[in-house]
Amino acid sequence: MPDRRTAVVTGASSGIGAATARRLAAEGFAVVLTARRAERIEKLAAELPDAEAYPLDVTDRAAVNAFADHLRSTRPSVEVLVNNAGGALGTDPVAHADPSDWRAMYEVNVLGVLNMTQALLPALTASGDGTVVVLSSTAGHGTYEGGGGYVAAKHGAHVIAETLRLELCGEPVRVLEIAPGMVQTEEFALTRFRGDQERAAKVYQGVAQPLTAEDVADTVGWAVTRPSHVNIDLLVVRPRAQASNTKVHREG
Ligand code: 8X3
Repeated sequence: MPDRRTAVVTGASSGIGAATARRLAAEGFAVVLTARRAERIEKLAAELPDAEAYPLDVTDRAAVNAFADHLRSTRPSVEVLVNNAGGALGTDPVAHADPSDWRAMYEVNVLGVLNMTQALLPALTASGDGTVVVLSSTAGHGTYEGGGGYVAAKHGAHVIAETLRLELCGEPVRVLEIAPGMVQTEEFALTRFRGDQERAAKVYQGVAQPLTAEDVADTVGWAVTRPSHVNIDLLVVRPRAQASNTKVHREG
């Protein structure tokens, strides 16, 4: 049996990242799960047929470079990088937002993608058939009140995908962007509201069926398994009940 193709997923400890790791494993990839929380990724990796857990903070450039060295010395090739690690902090208006929240969001949503992409690009190119996935957000394509820092950061992630695709044109590497709208996961809203369960629950209140992490993982699995010459530049995915960033149908 030929060696499996290898996919690296960041933020694989929960939500979309964990679901994507499962989905890519089901598609036959050897999966390298990275996230800060070692225990979670180790548990998930143990459930998958050919998976490795590597604890990593994507904002730590030295650690990311050490991870790339580790991949070089342990794997014949790396074909797919899924830049999923990210998140939102707060919904404060621009007039009052805390710059440290904005900085933290820029670090993970933009510089995290930059660090990982720069570190793995040589391996992705050398594979002869590489794919970079940027999990951005509908927040990278339009704004909403209170979105400020997150929207700015996700626009940054979108710009990385667009720019990289231009710069890599002619190289054997695709750049895909998947921009999910409302996805109900265990942690996204809870992190945004700093553990306030009530406020987090309100985000999804009355929405018939927000997307699940598996819905988004399904789009990643589909996009990365298209024939090599097919580049899904941008895939925007929302629940039916969400027509735009600011128009959501709520029942009751
Ligand atoms: C999450 C979508 O609407 O909370 O990336 O910004 S939203």
